[in-house]
Amino acid sequence: MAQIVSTKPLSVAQREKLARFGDVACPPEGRRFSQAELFAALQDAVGLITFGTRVDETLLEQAPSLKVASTASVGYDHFDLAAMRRRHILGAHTPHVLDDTVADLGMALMLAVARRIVELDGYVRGGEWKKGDEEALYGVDVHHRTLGIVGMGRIGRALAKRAKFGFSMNILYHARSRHDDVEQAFGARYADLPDLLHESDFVVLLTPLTPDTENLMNEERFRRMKPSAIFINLSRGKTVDEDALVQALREGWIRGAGLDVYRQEPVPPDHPLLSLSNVVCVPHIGSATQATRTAMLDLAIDNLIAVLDGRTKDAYIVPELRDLAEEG
Ligand code: 8YV
Repeated sequence: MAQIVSTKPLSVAQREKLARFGDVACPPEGRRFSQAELFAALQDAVGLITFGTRVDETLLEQAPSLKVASTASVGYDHFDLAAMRRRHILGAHTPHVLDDTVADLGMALMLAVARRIVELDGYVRGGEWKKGDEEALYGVDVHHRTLGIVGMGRIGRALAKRAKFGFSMNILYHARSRHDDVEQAFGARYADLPDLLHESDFVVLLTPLTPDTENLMNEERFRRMKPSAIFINLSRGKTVDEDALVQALREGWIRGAGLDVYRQEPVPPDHPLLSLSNVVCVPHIGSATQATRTAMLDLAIDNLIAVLDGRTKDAYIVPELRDLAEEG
């Protein structure tokens, strides 16, 4: 029976770091736990390291000694916060370390869709070099266009920096509140969501998934976008009504989309989005560089150790559960 459980493999050094709390259970390299294996491993666990596994009543019933769930991600919509609160279980996450990497993917998707990179790669490989240079397949510029960022946190700032100083873009943003630092640093302008959608050439969604942001991008909102605009989702799939997005892409309400996240992951291969040439899809890899994924896992381990050592102020506890940490 293990005291620490990780849902993904850990290196020897990572396991050694945790060994003073007792046995460490994780799947072997190249494998994942089945649900039964995970539940069996959790019976004595005080700490859980997760990468998106739902931490809800069903899992917590199998983990009666658990004190902390530490996710190697900045998003924590897989935490059932009410269930964790009822059982006084702290939740930690990994902000900061992935900001630049996710912002890089934001630029990559904007560029890939605008310049039709994936589609043109297909023509070159398929021996249709000439077709790729036809006017009908010209791209659109990214530089000097207007970028609307929805959700202005750390990643939003990293994206705004790239867009402003690398690509001379005008920045609009929408968030729950205004941010003077963003307006001063990037000359960004705050806009209501309908105005942002109406004025932007690129709309990048970075908002966390909450009850308020579920289906934020629906038919009405896609219809507000320019027919020449490109939509990028780096948040969570459930912030978007995918049926409306498919219709928007098919019927030309918008020009294209770049997606890292989907309502169902993995996306079913017959999903209509995957049949559209004006969409570039990647499999939820916003933070997936070797360096950043290592930094995220290291931080998740440090967060877990800090909580178990009673140093909760040294851990990135998710805001909604910070009062539990203060109670001790
Ligand atoms: C993770 C993410 O890679 O951090 C997040 O919230 O979406 C990604 O960086 C993903 O959640 C898997 O851990």
